[in-house]
Amino acid sequence: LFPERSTDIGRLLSSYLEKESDVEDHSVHLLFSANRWEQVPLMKEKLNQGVTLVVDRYAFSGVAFTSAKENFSLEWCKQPDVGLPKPDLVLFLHLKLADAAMRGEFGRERYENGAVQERVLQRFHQLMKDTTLNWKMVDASKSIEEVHEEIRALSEDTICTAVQRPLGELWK
Ligand code: 2DT
Ligand code: MG
Repeated sequence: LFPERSTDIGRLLSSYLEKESDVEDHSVHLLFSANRWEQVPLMKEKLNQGVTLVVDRYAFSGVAFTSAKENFSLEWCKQPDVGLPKPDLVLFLHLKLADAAMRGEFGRERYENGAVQERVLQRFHQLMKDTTLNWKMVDASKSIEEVHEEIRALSEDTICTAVQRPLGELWK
C-alpha cells in the first residue's frame, strides 16, 4: 500500500496528505518515489519467494497526481520511478466522482476535491494508453462481490502467466 506511511519518508507524506504540513511540489513528488524505492528490496525478496504482491497505488498514482499540477509534464513525473518492479497487471477501479465523493471521509485529505480528481483522471487515461503495461479497467460502482469476482478472475489469469516470466522494469 502506497504511500507506505510507517517509514520516515512515509510519515512526512502522511502529514503532507493530512494537510498538517506543506512540501514543495517537486520535492514531494520525489519523496513519493523514494517511498516506493525504499520498499523495493522487500518487494523483490517476496517476489523471489513466489509471493504475489497486491500493490494499492504505485508509480501511476505518483505520476497522475503530480502531473495534474500546473507545469508538470508526464515525462518528468515518470523519471524517478523508471526501473521499479513492473506490475504484471494494473487495475484501474473506475468510479464516478459523485459516487466517490459519497464514500468515507472524502474531502478530508489533500487532493480530495472535484477539480483535482478530474485532472488526475485525465492523466490516468493518458497513462492507460501505454501498451507496454497490462491495464484493465474495473467498474467500481458494482457491488463489492461483483468487483471482487472481476478482480479475482483477472488476477488468477495474470498469476498463471506471470510465474514463467522474469520480473520486468517499469517504463524502461
Ligand atoms: P490514499 O491513502 O487514500 O490512497 O490516498 N499520492 C499517492 C500521490 O500524490 N503520489 C503518490 O506517489 C502516491 C502513491 C494520491 C493517498 C493519496 O496520495 C496521493 C492520494
Ligand atoms: Mg484516501
